Amino acid sequence: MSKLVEKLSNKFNEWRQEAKKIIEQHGSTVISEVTVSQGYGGMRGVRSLICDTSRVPQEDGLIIRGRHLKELIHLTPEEILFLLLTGELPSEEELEELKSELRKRKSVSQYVWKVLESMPKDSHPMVMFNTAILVMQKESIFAAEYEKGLRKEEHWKPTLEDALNIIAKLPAIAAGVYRIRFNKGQIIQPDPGMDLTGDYVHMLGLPNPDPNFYELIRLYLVAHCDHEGGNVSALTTQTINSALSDLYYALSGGFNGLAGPLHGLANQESLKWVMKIIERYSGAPSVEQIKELIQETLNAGKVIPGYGHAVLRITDPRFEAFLNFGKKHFPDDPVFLTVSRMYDVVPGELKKIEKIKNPFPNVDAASGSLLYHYGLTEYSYYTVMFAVSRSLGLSAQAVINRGMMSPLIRPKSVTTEWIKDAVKK
Ligand code: CMX
Repeated sequence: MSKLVEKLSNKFNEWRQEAKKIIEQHGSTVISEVTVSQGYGGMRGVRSLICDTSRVPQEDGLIIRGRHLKELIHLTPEEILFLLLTGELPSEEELEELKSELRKRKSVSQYVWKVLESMPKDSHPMVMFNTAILVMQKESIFAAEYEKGLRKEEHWKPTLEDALNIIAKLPAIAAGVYRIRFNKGQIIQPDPGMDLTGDYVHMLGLPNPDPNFYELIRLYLVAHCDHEGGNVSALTTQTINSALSDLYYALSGGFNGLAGPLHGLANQESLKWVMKIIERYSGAPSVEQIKELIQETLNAGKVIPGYGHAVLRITDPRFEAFLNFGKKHFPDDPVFLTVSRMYDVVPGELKKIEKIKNPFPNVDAASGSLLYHYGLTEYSYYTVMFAVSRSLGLSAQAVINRGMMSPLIRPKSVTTEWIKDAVKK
């Protein structure tokens, strides 16, 4: 791994100097203010975190290290990981080194399978996935090195080791969760010669997988990889990481947040909603039927899953990438057809509700229908796939935060009494 370590050593020297200079020269410049509404409103729009792996302008969507997602959707997860970590796409040699490092670290210890196999059969796949990550904490290189005594400047090196170990193992763990939870037979062992995507497809073990399924999983692993630093899973992961908890603690914690229906679980909820409408109307519904179910859902006090966003104010480019994939490969599939018909109807209906700031679809509105087409029909599994991809961005953010020697995250909370006093003044 000498090339990646050397590159990151140089980058951190440069980035630390740059940050030091910015703080020295502009440390007291105000970059955000917080209103009472923002305090009560989930801190929406408060600029108080630094994250360089990606940014999400509300009118553009995901930009990874200065490159729009649209320019990156043909790449592999390995290339994206290198880009997230270093800010550059890898040379052929650098990519080969990274791939070979990941191949070496694939194998999952037997005790992890024993834990997963002993879990209740109705456990949610995300509980199994997060448990597997947490139970591997004893393998943390960072925790072991920290125990021995490690200078702060060096914290990123064992964090990078943990990151590569976890990322290399997650396809096997995710595929194992699928096979155990849904009674698909024996776990399939990783193939040392395969890349992350190929091996994940191989270990899922779907019968007679369509060759385009590989393409879908590659796209899936790229599209979900990162979404700046303020979303629930990123903020949670980085807050845990800032306590110098290792990446096993930090990632499993962040992924517990990803498992919420307002975040990553929305992909499961979205397909559940689509299947409900297909079942009710015995096939792809009409525009009127979709409008009827939207009204029913809203009247029941529920959200329309896969629509809306805390930051975006446009159709999510990740949704567009999935929609284009479906249009290219199976435009007439009834599940996909329902998803694309919903896109014609839902934004118009949500626009009528003033409080909804973004009526457009997010990443979670289309992805499930594509997986369903290829026979991956167990939709409670979909958030696990999201997590495999998001581990790239969250691990890169954690390595960078350690490399930048970022301090403990500890904002200040105030009481309602404090607010009442403050507004009186
Ligand atoms: N359906 C119904 N109501 C919605 C809605 C939707 N899709 N999106 C927003 N609203 C409602 C909110 O619930 C909120 O209502 P209250 O004020 O009564 O609580 C109001 O509109 C204002 O919300 P907002 O400012 O537009 O959006 P937020 O930043 O508060 O929330 C999000 C963003 C994603 C949680 C919300 O749009 C939502 O619940 N969407 C559906 C779930 C979903 O798809 N989540 C996945 C997001 C992507 C991801 O992280 O994976």
